[in-house]
Amino acid sequence: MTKAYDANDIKVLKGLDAVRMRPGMYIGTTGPRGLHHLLWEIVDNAIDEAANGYADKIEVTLLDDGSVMVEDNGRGIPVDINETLKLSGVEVVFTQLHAGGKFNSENYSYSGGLHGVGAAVVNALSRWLEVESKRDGKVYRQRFESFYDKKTDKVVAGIPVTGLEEVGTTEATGTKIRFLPDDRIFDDIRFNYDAIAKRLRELAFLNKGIEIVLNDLRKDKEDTREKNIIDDKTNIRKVFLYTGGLIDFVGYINEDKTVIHPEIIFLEGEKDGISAQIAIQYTDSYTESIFSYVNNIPTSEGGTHETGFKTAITKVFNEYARKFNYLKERDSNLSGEDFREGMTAIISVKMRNVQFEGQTKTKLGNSEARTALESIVTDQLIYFIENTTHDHIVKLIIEKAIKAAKVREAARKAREITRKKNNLESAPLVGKLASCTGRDASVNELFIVEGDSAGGTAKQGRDRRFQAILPLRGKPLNVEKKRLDQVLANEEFCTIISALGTGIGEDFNIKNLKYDKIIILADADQDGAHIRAILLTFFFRYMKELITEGHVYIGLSPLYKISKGKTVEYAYNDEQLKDKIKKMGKGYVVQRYKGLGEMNPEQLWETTMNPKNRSIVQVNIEDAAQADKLVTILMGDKVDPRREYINTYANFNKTDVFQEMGV
Ligand code: 28G
Repeated sequence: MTKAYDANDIKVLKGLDAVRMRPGMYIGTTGPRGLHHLLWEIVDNAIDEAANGYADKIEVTLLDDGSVMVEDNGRGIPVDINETLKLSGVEVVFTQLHAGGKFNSENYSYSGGLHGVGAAVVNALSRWLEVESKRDGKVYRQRFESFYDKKTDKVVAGIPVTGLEEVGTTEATGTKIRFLPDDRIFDDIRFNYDAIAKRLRELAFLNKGIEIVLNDLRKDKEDTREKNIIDDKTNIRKVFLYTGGLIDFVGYINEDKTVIHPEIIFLEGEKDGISAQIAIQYTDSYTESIFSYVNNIPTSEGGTHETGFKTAITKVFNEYARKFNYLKERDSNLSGEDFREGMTAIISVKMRNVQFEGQTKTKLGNSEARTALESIVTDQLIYFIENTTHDHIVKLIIEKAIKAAKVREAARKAREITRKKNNLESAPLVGKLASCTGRDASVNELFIVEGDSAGGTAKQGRDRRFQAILPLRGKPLNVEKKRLDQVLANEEFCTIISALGTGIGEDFNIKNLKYDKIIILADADQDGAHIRAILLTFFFRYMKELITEGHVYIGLSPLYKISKGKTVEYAYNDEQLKDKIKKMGKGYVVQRYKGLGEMNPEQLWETTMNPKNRSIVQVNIEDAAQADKLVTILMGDKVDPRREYINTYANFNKTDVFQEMGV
């Protein structure tokens, strides 16, 4: 029983003709996105049937002839005749255009009952389409095709080439649709397996309990599968079924991350016809991963629903930060960003009359979604927190936010220091710095000197035209296990940072470095070694470029002074001492320097600071890494490596700074 091409159809064809004339208006593009859009139109209808509770299984099959088949186990598309249109339900679905194209209309309504929207568009852009509806114990089938019409020199598409035929009996119900995209419309009609798998998985997460199966029966699979996923080449059937829904989604995203609480927070509610589901879990990461959806459509640009969610999160967690005494009366609130550091969240909203905005039309614009989400999240989050079994989770989250706030404050301070570098001389922070008179950064040197007394000697002994002196009082803070904020709270490091002029961390800029050489001058004893290691670790961790660009040096001062009458010689190690004693012969006097401070300014200049005579060792990145490791061993929590180190390197060679670091 083949249906004739009659007058009644012409009206129908005209409708579908509009889609072929301007496909972009209905599916966006005729590129890969548009091609896949055809499949999503069909899959969406199956999802609707399932979301309304009539189906729980959807199967997508990529076939070798280039067509794709979608099946659901829903009620089946109605087959009875619509009295106004004088067409079967099936024919209505595949030949009647829904008013206005989706991409054309300002507001695209959430279907929620408007079944079959878009199926006619798919039909119009296909070479052929077959549909099977199983209902009332019977199997019905109809086929549509497109033809080239000589008279008009145009392709007419979506023409029923059969009537709705009864082809068998069955106990089952459901819909099966198979179609071949029209290669005269699309640039390339090959479907992308990975893109389809990704979207089907996402739909399975967003619609818990619906089993979605993807089969790939194409011979030439490699074309559209990621070559590096070797497993997938042999796997032709993938099943996506998540009974946990959004909770499973968050678990999937956090699979390879370190979570700070095992239980995933799940919030759900409805307000003014807007329903929302939210799943949240924090990880130890510093970034936020929030993914939102409206009617299963990803809203990558966010929008009002995300704003409402964020407002509620910040407000409620701040309230409890006070209630749990993390924030005192006079403390100001933590910021929204602080509460979102390390947050993984999925927001899924269902609503009508959706308005999309933004560059890529993926930003929700409806203001009622903001108020609804704010209200739902506030109520449900409080309800979650008030359950005392959740105290532990809530406290971990607040503690993480407090840490985040401290780091943020530290970064702000660091920027401030960078900003102040312009009027360094007037900055109180660098009060201890004896700067040089010359302004040429390419020749200037900064000596970081251990101790106030040696610092004083160096100030007197230096060439003030290009040598600046920064004395360090005592040992600088060990930066091991310290966050940037704690480092910046330390006066010694603040002084160093502001003397260098480079800023620190994210704000570090080597272009602003005021010295060509930074020379660490510490005593040749264990304390001195320690100070060197700490300073190198600091540069290594926070100003790596200083080292990689070769600006950091260790200054070596002599251990011995050997004199005989007016002849004076210096020795930097025991070997040199032996040699020089031998040379000098009888009647020599040896003085052993216990520290830099024992030298007078002239001696310090001659032996340690004068570029003509001095020995300085350029620090390379391996040295610094080694110093970093050494500091970890000496200062870290672990006792065993420390004991081992001390046993191995107890005998300090007093001149080779790197040997004492274990290099
Ligand atoms: C397999 C791939 C995609 C679908 C249904 C079920 C119904 C339906 C679809 O109705 C509305 C009404 C009559 C034309 C609705 C069945 C009410 C009662 C349905 C699908 C418009 C469409 N029983 N399942 N459409 N009709 N699955 N899967 O498309 O006039 S579409």
